[in-house]
Amino acid sequence: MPQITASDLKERIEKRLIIENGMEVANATNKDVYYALASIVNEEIIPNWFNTNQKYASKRSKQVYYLSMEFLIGRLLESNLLNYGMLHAAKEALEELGFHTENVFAEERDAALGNGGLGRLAACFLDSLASLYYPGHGFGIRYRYGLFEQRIIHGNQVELPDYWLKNPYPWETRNEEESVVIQFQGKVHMFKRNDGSLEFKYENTDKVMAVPYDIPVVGYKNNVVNTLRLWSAEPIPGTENERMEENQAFYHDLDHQHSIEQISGFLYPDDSSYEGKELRLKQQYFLVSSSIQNILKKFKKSYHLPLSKLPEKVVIQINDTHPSLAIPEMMRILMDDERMEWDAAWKVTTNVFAYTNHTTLSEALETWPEEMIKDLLPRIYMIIEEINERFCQSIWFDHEELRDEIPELAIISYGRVHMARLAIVSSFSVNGVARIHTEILKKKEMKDFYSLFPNKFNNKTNGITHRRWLLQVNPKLAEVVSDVIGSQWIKRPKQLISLLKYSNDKALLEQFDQVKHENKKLLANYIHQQTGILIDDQSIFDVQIKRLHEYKRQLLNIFHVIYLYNELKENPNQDMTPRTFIFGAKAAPSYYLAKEVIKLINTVASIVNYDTSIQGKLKVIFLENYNVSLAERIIPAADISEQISTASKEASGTGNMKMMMNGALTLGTLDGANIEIRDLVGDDNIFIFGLTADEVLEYYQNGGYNARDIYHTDDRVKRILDQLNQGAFGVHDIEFKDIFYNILYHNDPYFVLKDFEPYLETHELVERAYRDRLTWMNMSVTNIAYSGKFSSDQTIREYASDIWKIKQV
Ligand code: CRA
Repeated sequence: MPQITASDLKERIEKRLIIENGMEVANATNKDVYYALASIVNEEIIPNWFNTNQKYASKRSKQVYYLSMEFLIGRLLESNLLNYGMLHAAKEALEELGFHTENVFAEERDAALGNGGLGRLAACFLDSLASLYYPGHGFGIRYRYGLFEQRIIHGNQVELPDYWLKNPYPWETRNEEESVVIQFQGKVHMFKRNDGSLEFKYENTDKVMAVPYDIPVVGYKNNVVNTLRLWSAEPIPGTENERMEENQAFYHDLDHQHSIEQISGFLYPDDSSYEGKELRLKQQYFLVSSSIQNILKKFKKSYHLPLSKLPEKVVIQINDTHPSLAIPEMMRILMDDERMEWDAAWKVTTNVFAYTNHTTLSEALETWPEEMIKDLLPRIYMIIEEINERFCQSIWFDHEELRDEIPELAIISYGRVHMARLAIVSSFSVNGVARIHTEILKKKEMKDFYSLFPNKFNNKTNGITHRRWLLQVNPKLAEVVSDVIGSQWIKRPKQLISLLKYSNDKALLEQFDQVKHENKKLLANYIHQQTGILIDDQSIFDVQIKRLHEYKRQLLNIFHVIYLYNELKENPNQDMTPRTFIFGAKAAPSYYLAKEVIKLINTVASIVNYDTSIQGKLKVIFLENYNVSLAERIIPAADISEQISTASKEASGTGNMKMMMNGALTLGTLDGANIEIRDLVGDDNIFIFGLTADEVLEYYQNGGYNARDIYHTDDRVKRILDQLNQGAFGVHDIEFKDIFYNILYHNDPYFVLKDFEPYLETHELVERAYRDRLTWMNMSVTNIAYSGKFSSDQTIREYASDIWKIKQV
């Protein structure tokens, strides 16, 4: 890897500004400098991109393709500089040229092509694949509008379109010559060939062109550059223009063109919940058809092997069920275009696909109306029908014990197509994303499937790239860590464990404390700039940042804040460590209760933050438009990481890992990966409270919980709920009756009241622990030390060796 110095870079930036913009640095804006630097980075990485592809082709290595409707990659300039080994030089060059690095980086719009954890996981995985020399690439959609931009107006969430492509995106390359045609609707005709085999022809289909835009995925200081290929939907060139000339077709075609462009128009803004819309189905088929066509073309071109050997050279991971139509699409191409028999095609297909499940929430499990698939994708429907038929027959004949369960297992049942069932039946691997989640799949959610296919099920606990989430976002912490244990942890994150040896070293703990404090000051400044609110940088920064969902229980958090406020109002001189509660969360635009919670948090904030009688002991900050870049600012400054989902509901979580890696202590339930964090750091280094998953599942199954009992017996709870109901937060008479009703009339479906008291008590432990700086910092460093286990490098190694069977190149 060539060593590029700051002065080289400075010169190159200057030169580029002259050549491209005809200007001197003195006249350049942050944006000009951003584009200049990005194009220099491209100049460096593009040869490596080419070489990486050449190498994979010449070695004929097995490739993994990660199919995902979401890639939440955020900004790329800083992470590309970091991975390419130019970040230091770039920062120095920019400062010498008189620019603030941060302002230059901020010129890049977040690529918000994902909702939350699932999409960000895909982005972390790509980073690890490239950094570990694995031949692995992503396939996704180039949405013209990413996840909506959130504004808070009078406490309410307002959604604005995220037109992130308004300015040219410097990281993408359009590769028109690799476009493919996607067909929707039409009629399927069946013919008998001379040899007796069947031939399927499609007539009158709607054709759409899928044009790939490629984004380089830069490995960490290893010259590897993999590819994230995003598909864009366009009209087929030529046809449209010719027809346009015939005048009467003009308006029809305009409409038609619009409906095509809609396919890659916008990202559905729902997290952990299923959007059953025809356009969404179109998007899914558009992604998988273009990707599978592309994968097969490439296989034929570069491997010179029969298609029966595909599983030796290709493995496809489907990220949740969203891309599961890839399965019948593969069958379709193998049979209809490549003339394979069913059995041979099935053998190939079922050895190529692996499926990851990310949720057990029933509202998130995808099913489609049979008629919709039949109409939109008639040939695909026939294939799903056949897969279903054969699967049901196999149960009937080989598993008599499950005959009664067939309606619960069938892929097509009661008029709907069940995508998870399709994915399980047709994949060779089914994995959950944290130990407890996989256990729930095996023992409960997918119990019968587990009994049918015990060997398919396995766990792969999620991970996060420590390069972005420690090295990049928290350079001061990374530096202290490297000073203490050397820098090998950057390549081998598990070596962070060596920090344990120093977790009692007083001088060192003070250094860690100082870093945290500096990060808190930076965040406090940012908050002041953004909101005008001054927060105390000595206060406990208690952070809950994630999508807004009832099961994630932001409501429990704000109830605790209201409780503290009520207490302080009664006794303002109470001895209490000041606290700052920081929230960031987007709610799906149609999720009413989630939006009510956002309004509640903002309403409480507007009262608490301006009440001088509580002497600044409490502040509530809701940062609008939570996204990857905002996470990067908040996480290094967190003291407490709120991971308080109703146990059994959060499949894994990944924010929990990011905050742990930055020295925050987890305050959480025994859910998802929290359990694995607890097992590593031990009970003394984490704050655990509340119902366990077994207890929650038992209540759901057999009842025995009555929220009203708590309302009537716990004065603190009663007071809060009455305040919501009666508008005690009534700036402009605002009431929160629906939250009140949901808890008391729907029996508190997420156990907010049930877990309220243990939550309060645990917060008291937190407050006490925080007073003892050294003990606290010892806990914090212990968390950092164990966090290497959650590097996505570890996760990717496990996927590579257990599922994908791919080798480092
Ligand atoms: N919402 C889970 O809820 C998990 C991520 C990534 C989620 C998280 O607990 O960490 O996936 N599930 O595995 C999901 O999107 C469709 O299901 C998530 O991000």
